[in-house]
Amino acid sequence: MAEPIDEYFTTTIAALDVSQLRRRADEAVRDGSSLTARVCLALFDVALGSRHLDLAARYLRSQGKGYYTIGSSGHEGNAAVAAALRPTDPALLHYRSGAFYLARAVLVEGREALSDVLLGCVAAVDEPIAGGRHKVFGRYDLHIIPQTSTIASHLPRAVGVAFSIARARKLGVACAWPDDAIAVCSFGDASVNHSTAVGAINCALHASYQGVPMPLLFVCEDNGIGISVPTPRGWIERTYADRDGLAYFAADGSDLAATFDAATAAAQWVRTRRRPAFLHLRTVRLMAHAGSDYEPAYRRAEEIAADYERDPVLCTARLLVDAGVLTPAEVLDRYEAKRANVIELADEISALAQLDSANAVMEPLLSTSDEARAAVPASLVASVKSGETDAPMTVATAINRALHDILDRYPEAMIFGEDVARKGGVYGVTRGLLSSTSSARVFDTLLDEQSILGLALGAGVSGLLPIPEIQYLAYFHNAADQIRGEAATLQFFSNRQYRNPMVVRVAAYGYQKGFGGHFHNDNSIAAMRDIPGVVIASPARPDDAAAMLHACAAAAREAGAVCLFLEPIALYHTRDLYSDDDGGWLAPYPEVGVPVGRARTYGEGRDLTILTFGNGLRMSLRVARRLASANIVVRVVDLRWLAPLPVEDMVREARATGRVLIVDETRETGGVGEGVLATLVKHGFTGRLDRVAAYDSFIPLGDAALQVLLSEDTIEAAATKLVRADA
Ligand SMILES: Cc1ncc(C[n+]2csc(CCOP(=O)(O)OP(=O)(O)O)c2C)c(N)n1
Ligand SMILES: [Mg+2]
Repeated sequence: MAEPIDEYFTTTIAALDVSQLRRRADEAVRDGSSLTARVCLALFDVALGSRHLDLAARYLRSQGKGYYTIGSSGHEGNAAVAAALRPTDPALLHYRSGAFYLARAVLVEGREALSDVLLGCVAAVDEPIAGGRHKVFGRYDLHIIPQTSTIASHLPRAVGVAFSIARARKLGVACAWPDDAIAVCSFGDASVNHSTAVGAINCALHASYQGVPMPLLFVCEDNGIGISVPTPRGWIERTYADRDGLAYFAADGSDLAATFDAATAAAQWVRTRRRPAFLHLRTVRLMAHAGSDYEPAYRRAEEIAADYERDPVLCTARLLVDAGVLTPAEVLDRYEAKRANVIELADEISALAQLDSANAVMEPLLSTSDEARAAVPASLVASVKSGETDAPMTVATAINRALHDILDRYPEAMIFGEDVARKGGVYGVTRGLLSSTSSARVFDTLLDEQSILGLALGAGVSGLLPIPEIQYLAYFHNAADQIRGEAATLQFFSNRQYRNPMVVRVAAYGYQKGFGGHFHNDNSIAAMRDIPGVVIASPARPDDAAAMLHACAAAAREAGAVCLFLEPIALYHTRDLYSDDDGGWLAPYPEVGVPVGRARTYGEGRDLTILTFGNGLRMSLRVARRLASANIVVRVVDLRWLAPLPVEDMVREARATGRVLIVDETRETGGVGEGVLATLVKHGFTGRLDRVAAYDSFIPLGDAALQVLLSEDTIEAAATKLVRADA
């Protein structure tokens, strides 16, 4: 079925008069604009390409061969934004920035990348960035970091990229972008209301306010609607035209010359001042939200038709005809030639192979995981600093020492978060790091977990090794999408061309004595455990904490792994294991690394295997001693890694006794133990099995917490029952 906008274009152009003017190629296409006729013509070609790609996506869909019809029609003016930037400026694009993508390809290789987009639509393996996993705008050599389409969720990363340009240079680290690069991110007018976008803009302003370089161009492609919901008239301007610290530039996105001029001015402003700017492009959305969206259900026919006059492809054609650069007949020839070109490509491409096995789909995840397991730092014996001894350490001091070593070892490492620098962390874990290095490498951030993780996301793709801290596990949940939707997907949707090295330290779990309650004792990590590909470290003892932190840093650097490092708050300063002053929970700094995904076994008991982690390890070791006096001999296995689980070690130790008790301090529902149990069953364990976990409750204040957290008595009772059952 012909699209009305297609017919409207053809009939309107056919009715235009030939201009008497004859502007030369190097002359302005219109008086007062800096857009030359030559560049305008090139961008018109790009706009035609983008338009016909949208039409072809629907054609492919109608044949059952294409899978993606969200288009860029009405937004083709963003080609002029690409032209106003340098191709080495890192870009994170809105899903309607197709013309930007094509224009950048022209700048880099002298031709449009029409086939890239079509390959994405048909999910072909040959697609250059995602390799058939998704339709995204991204390409490594174009410095376009691919985005999937959770609304504006890429803005925190964009802030991180902008931040990292100067920071990498300051640290003497090779950066993925030139020193004078600026970052650009585009998004829609509805998306900008999302807390992620609002937070990112706030973070950029907060940094810039303090004099931190923040060369970031925000581009709002404002078509006045988000699927079916209109943006209140004037809202974007009202909200962003007059923000202190944010330079505002605006243009009619249908007017290519005006868009180019505004984008040039905005880019220049950002590039020279190293401060953020907001480019507001008023666009139209043509052909509905997506191919499947029936627009007349929520917009009047006259409203829809009124937008045809603002079609940027039509407006640019008029501009060229008015300037005497093209005749109407030449415009139509080019329009039809582009259609034929794109349809021909579409037909060729639609026959190409898609990913045809689970392994093929998961290849980026599997190889990251393999490389992460192989990344073990050879030696951890670092130079002992003056005043430092090798005396046994607590978990907190061991982590602190490991962070010192990581800063020494890797010049690209940065440690940041709320209260980590001057205060040294709520629990003193990062104390002394700031004074041992510079405030460029250890710094306090604003209070926004989305922004903290966004800085890490941007730093990771820029060549740095970010080690952000989330102050408490509960606050991970405020920002989980930055890990789920952004960090963890990047290797998947870029076929590992982009990587997201990071080690996110999270103070976690329950049993806190002093500072109790719901938020400080959160014991749910379900939202982490099902994210494909992330590494989850959960150390319990000081030596493991240090060795595992080193393993995470190595896995992040070498495999680009996204590592979540869960620190058991209640064990930070614990010294004893069985009795007061026994020093049983202290350990010397480790000399060697620990591989990702390997467990550690305590004891050789043959009556029962306890599989546990975190606080559960200490409780289980204490219970094991009590059971020994009742002649029940237990081996206790610290899983250490909750993803990937140490499957081999688990199964071997389970078989050694034939009886397994899973001791899980997370919740009954969705807790770690569910996965441990299922894994054992799946790997053929046929012995006796039981599991104890915390109740499905939130954690109350005070001693009441102990009513719902897992206790040693519960572990002991379950262990005894399991062993006695078949005795
Ligand atoms: C967090 C999130 N919520 C909802 C959606 C579903 N969604 C996809 S596009 C869209 C509208 C976006 O409108 P706008 O930002 O104006 O961009 P436009 O499509 O108009 O260019 C919505 C609600 C989403 N992708 N992500
Ligand atoms: Mg919109």
